[in-house]
Amino acid sequence: MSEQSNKNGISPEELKNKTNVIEVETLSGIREDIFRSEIYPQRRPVVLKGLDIGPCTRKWTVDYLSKVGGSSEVKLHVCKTTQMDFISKNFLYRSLPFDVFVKRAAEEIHQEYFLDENEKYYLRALGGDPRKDVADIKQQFPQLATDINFPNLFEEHQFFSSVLRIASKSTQLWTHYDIMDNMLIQVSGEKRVVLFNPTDADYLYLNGDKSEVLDIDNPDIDRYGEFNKAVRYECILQPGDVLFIPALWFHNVISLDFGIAVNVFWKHLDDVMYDKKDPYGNKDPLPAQRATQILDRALKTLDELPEEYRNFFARRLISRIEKKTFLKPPD
Ligand code: AKG
Repeated sequence: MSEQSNKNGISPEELKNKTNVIEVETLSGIREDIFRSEIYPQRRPVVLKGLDIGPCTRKWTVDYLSKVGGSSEVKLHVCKTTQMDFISKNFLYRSLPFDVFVKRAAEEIHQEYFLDENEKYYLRALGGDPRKDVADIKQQFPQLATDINFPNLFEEHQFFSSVLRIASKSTQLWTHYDIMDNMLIQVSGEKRVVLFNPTDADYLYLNGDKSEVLDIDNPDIDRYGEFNKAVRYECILQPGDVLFIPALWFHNVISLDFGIAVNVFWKHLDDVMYDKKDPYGNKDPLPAQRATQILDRALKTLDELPEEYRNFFARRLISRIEKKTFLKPPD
């Protein structure tokens, strides 16, 4: 990395040349009731500063976490490179006792390792039985949970999960969306978050809930020619900041330092809309799943027609869907 580059290896020149970049709005000292009544309904990301998140920002040092967090086994992503890719799976899942893991994730060169001495670690804490239970810091790390206060941004019955996330310096998590509303509480280290509006989904080359474009700062334009049409919303989170990520907003995260965060997912829709068998909060709402199945059947049915007719009637269906469902762009 040159002296001129920032922590993520992007030169000031490259940053200047970026078009389509909007800074995420930052609000300081906003009251929780004002967030709920005025900000939340706008369904846009916002960085909230000055909320009471408890003493965790002061207390959660590496030593403290490894003493108080216990030594239960945690399942980690271990990767040779900084850019983790869920689609090609360029990482391994490995387990370590929590206290051992925290020390490893905080160091840059390892004496003991799985792949090589520079390997990177990412923890996304899971529920007791990861196939059934949601992550809840109060259950999995009860002592640590007493150090963190979740700002009152939603009603108690909407709570879904709270996820402890710990990342080696420079690790980058792929662009994805979640179907729950989310407050990402940054406890330690700086973090760059790039977000994309759900309405830009067509430019993100999606594979399920993830974008195929890994290197969002230097996208392969021969392969992903439309990617730069997506508008980037960017922010750098500092310890103590809370980022509100509305459901469906895509996000890509780089831990600029060794980073500790807790994110809280909560339900925006009625309970009945959510898949009960979804401990991660990333399965599409049930009506969207049903609509996708019906579309699969419609596509099979169109296959009965010769190409010229299939093309014509497919376009008529698309135009009907657009007319019936697309939001009108604001004036
Ligand atoms: C989320 O909260 O959904 C994230 O992807 C955050 C990832 C991170 O901060 O490590």
